[in-house]
Amino acid sequence: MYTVPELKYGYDALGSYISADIMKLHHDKHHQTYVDKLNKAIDDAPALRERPLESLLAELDSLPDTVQQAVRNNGGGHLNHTLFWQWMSPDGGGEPTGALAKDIEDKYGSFQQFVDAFSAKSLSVFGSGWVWLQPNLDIITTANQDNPLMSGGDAPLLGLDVWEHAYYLDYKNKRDDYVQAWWNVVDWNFVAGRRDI
Ligand code: MN3
Repeated sequence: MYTVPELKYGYDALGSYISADIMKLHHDKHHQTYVDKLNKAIDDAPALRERPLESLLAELDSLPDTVQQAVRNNGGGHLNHTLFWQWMSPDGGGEPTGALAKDIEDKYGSFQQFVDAFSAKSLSVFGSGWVWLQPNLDIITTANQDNPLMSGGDAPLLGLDVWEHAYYLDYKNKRDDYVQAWWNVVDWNFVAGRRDI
């Protein structure tokens, strides 16, 4: 059985950047729904229980047709959100340090230019989707709850949820304001740690 992991910080810990109302709705309702639907799909194809979620998502073609779309949508939703909670922290914000900082600077010219490029990508997503920083430091986007693993890509270092449910309560239609605020809670230690997995 998949379960929604507990937040490592309070609902209100991200302050005015991401409100407690959004965190409660997003974590307790949206993420829970992905988990419930993923569990139902796995009930319908119990052999999949033996395989890690990442492997199911990386090899969707190997799944029975009857559950493929449900695992894609809800397995993706579960994995993406499990990471998303960890990509944010009340102690986040600022800039990365060490090798990651240097590599971002080498590729983008400066940390600010990286932020601008990532933010621009987030605004380019039509409808619902995610923006990702990949281990090669490319910035890519996916639709819906797709994860880079699904198209043969690597596990992302960082991801941003740009579904309206992630910001509408606080920011209404202003995705740009949400993205600018989000940089203040990004946990760069967690991002850097993912280069070693
Ligand atoms: Mn979401």
